[in-house]
Amino acid sequence: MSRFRFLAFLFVLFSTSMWARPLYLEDLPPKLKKCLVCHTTRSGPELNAFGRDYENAGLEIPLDVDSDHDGFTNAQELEAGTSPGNPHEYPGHRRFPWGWVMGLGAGLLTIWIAIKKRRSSS
Ligand SMILES: [Ca+2]
Repeated sequence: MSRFRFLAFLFVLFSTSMWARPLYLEDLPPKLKKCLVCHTTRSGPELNAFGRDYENAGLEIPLDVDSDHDGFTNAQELEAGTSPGNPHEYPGHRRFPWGWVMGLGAGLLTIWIAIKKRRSSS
């Protein structure tokens, strides 16, 4: 296996979308179709407060509950596009998506290194 293919394999292996469960994500609005809405980390199985409430309600979104105790119901948060399981994100206040930026940077760096090595070997 060439280094380029190996790096591409690693990139796909560690991209979080590969492990997502689309069945659960279908219940969420388009802006919130991401693992961190229900989980504490992108790749881990541990659920946040909203994920636990969602699971305890039989995989129904508990709309009238404020799962993360930030003063907004899950319905208000889902409509605003903020995370109902993250108390630091609520309608009118969103955190900058540093995780997304870092993931994109790592992916671009991986591709740049693979291209540079391929050019130097030919
Ligand atoms: Ca929140």
